[in-house]
Amino acid sequence: EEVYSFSTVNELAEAIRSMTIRGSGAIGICGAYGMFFAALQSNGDENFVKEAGALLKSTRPTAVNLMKTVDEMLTAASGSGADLIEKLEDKAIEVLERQLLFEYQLGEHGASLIEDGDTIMTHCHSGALGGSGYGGRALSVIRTAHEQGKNIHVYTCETRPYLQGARITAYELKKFGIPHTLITDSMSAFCMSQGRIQKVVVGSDRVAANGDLANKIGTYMHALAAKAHQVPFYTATSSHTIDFHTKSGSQIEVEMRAAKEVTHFNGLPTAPEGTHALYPSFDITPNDLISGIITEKGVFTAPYETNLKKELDLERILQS
Ligand code: RUB
Repeated sequence: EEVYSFSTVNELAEAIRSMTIRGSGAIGICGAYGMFFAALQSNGDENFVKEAGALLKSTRPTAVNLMKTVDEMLTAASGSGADLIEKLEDKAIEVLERQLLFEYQLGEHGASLIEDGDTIMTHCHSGALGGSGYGGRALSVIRTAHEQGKNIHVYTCETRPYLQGARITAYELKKFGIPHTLITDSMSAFCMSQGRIQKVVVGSDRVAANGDLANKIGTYMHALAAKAHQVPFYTATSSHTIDFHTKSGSQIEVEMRAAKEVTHFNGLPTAPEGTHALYPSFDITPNDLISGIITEKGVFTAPYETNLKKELDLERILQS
């Protein structure tokens, strides 16, 4: 287990850009702490904090939690004067605690969909801070079902080229004592055709107002396979990841990463020198392939635009 420590906003921004820290929930929290670091470094200069916000937002464009938490921190910083550090420290703690609470709550809602004896497939790694929270979002659903005493098994997808499913999800499942089997991205349709998978639960980096979702590349093909084999396909997310400013998936910016991350692994070439490669880091799953969106408020079904907005608007009105 490697332990990293950071003390400046630039170090944290680089850790997010290089995927040392990754997953939408985790980078959202790190966005908040990056802004707190900026306050510590700023000598009270609000402009320094604003520039830090722009730097953090530029690191990964698809995950909306990062954008939203940086904006929350900027609002807290605005006009805070001598209280800048204290305000941003309080806000960062609030963001972290909210995320952990949401993970716990959505886990309870999602687990109600899981039946005794299910094998659940998940893709990539949907966890927070490497699992130091309740287990992240897809994993929170899985872990809660396991703790309720349901006899479940998990298929974790390897997820080329970073292998998050193999390296991180498998690590966490082992830690939680949940039986699991590692498969590679391309095996899901065959496994479904054999009746080996009863549910799919993935995370998401951004959910558009109409329920289309962006998640790790490969999610879309799993959703297509799930539809073809009548396997329910869910995303475990939180209201914070739903972006009502983005009407549909076609408006979500999909991060394109360096081709070298496909042609090399751990610095070693895996393809002939000069091979061209493409790396869209995420894909968009259209809402008609999704059986339900699990959040801390419950499980939302289609029509997503109406159902998500109704519930989450009510919340905003009650809070104001
Ligand atoms: C990770 C990924 C995860 C979502 C949801 O991508 O796509 O499924 O971020 O994770 P990357 P969580 O490794 O490129 O950041 O539920 O933990 O927010």
